[in-house]
Amino acid sequence: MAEQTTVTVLGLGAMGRALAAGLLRGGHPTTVWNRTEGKDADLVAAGATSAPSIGDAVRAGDVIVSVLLDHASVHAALDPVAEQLRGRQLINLTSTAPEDARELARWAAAHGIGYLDGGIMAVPHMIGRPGSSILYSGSRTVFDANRDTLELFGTAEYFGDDAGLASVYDFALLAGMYTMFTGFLHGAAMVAAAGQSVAAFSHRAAGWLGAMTQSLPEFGRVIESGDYTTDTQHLAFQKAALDAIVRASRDAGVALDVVAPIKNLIDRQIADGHAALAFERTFEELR
Ligand code: FVH
Repeated sequence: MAEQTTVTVLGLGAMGRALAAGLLRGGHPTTVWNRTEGKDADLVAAGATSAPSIGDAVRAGDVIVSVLLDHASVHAALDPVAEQLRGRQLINLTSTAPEDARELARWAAAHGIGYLDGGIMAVPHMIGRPGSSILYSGSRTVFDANRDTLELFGTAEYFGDDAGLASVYDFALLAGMYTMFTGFLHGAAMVAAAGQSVAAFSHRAAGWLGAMTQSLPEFGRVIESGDYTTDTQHLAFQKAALDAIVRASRDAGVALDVVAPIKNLIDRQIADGHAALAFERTFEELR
């Protein structure tokens, strides 16, 4: 994207505001619109143009960045202005499931709109700072034309012309994040039940979980090899650990919603004759 390309941001929630601020810092003429008025004062003070309607907003931008609540809100906002979007480039950074992203790509194609889908791997305060990463898929033309501007938000990575692929990676990563966070909360409940400091535990957990994630590439290697034989820590060994964790949790009065499904996964594999195989075989059980 040339430096003077005009960009419109649709949606001024926490993320839309951060993205618009990033565009302004990067020197782009930026128009902003939000369904509910009153969210653009600081952006206007920083140089943004406030559009009175979504139609005006779309007409003002060569590139339209939508960052709305969900898939339904994208259609609610964009369907009425589909014809104004014709010939423009739409970069949708709203979190949507892969099939929803593919549906939006078909919708855009039917209206002559260049469509790029994105999955934001950052929280608003990270936008434009180290560690911010956004995953893209869909139109390579739109990605290449806007690459420099997309880098204003964070590292921009393109996954291919399947518009759903960025979302696949986005949600695959979020699945790991949510289960890790929930596992931490389970541990915190166990520690609290023993009268210990959750704050102190949180620092210990950060170090432990950080160290444990170093083994993920080895998990990946084993899964790709399809060879789950192991001479250490097979599923029968893991069952002993999970049984003890469930027992400890129950004794502490901590709900089993988090750990019981893991125990069930292991028990099921053992019942099916996989006791001697590695924990990584759980991948086969899940897919
Ligand atoms: N915030 C975050 O940490 C995460 C990081 C990863 C990616 N997500 C996704 O980004 C999308 C927007 O997130 P957000 O944080 O900006 O969300 P909100 O602050 O709740 O703002 C939502 C905006 O959507 C507008 N909106 C909702 N429904 C409609 C509709 N039917 N028509 C038009 N606009 C709509 C809402 O407008 P208003 O309520 O102020 O009128 C906000 O502008 C999201 O997909 C995250 O999953 C962020």
